[in-house]
Amino acid sequence: MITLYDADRCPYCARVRIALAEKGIEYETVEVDLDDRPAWIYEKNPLGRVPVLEEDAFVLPESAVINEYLEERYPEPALWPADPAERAFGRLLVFRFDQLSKPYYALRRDEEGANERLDAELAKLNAALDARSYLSGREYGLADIAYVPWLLHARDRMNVELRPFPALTDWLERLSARPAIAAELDVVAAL
Ligand SMILES: N[C@@H](CCC(=O)N[C@@H](CS)C(=O)NCC(=O)O)C(=O)O
Repeated sequence: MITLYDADRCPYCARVRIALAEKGIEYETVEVDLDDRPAWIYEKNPLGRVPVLEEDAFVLPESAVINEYLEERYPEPALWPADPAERAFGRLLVFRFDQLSKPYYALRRDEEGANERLDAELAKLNAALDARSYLSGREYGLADIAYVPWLLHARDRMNVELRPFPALTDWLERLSARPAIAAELDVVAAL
């Protein structure tokens, strides 16, 4: 059995929840209170952060690494594109995720200029999605899953206006039709 140490409001956890749902993997969750983290979480992850995935005696933190593990351990349905170049490009986007997360968290902290910096990153994503259907290319997969939780939180919890980015909103609409993402919309709505 797989256990996910989880927090509803954590977009990094959402990455893993989406990948598990897409692959139809059964799992149980242990909700971790991020405002009052239990001491034992440091035994699972020395950084004290969620998500952490546990499968029997195997314990793994870091959402991007967890999703790579799930992809290798449960290859069907595949969440990386078949094409090696698209796959590499998707991994590059995951590797450079902080280009989006830095202005996102700056906005959460109400830092001056964060809105403009986030909009500049949203414009880059919009341009990418104008040129291809999904972030890594022709197929939906782990790159989309790595980014979509922050877009949902930005739109639905931080009132970030996404309408100036039509390719991005179209991508978000298409993704929201997937049950794995629709479930996250419900999680965000309930926060
Ligand atoms: N790089 C980590 C980031 C995980 C992360 O920052 N999780 C947050 C909740 S969204 C957390 O546990 N924060 C507690 C802390 O930073 O001490 C990942 O991708 O899993």
